[in-house]
Amino acid sequence: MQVVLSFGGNKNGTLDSFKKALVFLHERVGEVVLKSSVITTPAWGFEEKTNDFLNQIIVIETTIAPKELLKVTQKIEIELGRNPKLFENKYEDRVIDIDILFHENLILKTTKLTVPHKFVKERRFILEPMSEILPNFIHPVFNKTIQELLAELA
Ligand code: PH2
Ligand code: MG
Ligand code: MG
Repeated sequence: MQVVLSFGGNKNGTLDSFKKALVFLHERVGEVVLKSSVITTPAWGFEEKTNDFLNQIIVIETTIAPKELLKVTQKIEIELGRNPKLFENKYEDRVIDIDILFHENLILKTTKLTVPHKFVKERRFILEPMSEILPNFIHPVFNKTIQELLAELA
């Protein structure tokens, strides 16, 4: 199965943590088959102005199911120094955030995990790097390609 993950971070050490996350994911999840470039993006949705982000999209070939994958990615975030969230509904600066964007064509909604990620369509910092590596991937909820969703945002 192919899964699409995003990396995001806006603290000192973020680029280094992206590199380490790639190694951990390769060891624990599967082969990294595609990687976008790392792009710099303005912080989106924060209440106060803060540092720009680095963002990157990666694709991994794996046999791990979504719930288990979430546990693995959350453990890696903590190992790389991410602080636990203080408030559920407020964004905070972080060294690395690893989000599950897609798990093949699966549509899943539980209290802990929503796949595809609920904000893919709204976020240029996701659509732009993903369109570099998977422009024709079809979003299973909207039935549109990544390229089409990016064009709609422009
Ligand atoms: N992640 C967020 C909120 N805002 N903005 C940018 N530019 N990049 C992110 O990865 C990001 C964000 C929540 O996880
Ligand atoms: Mg996120
Ligand atoms: Mg997250």
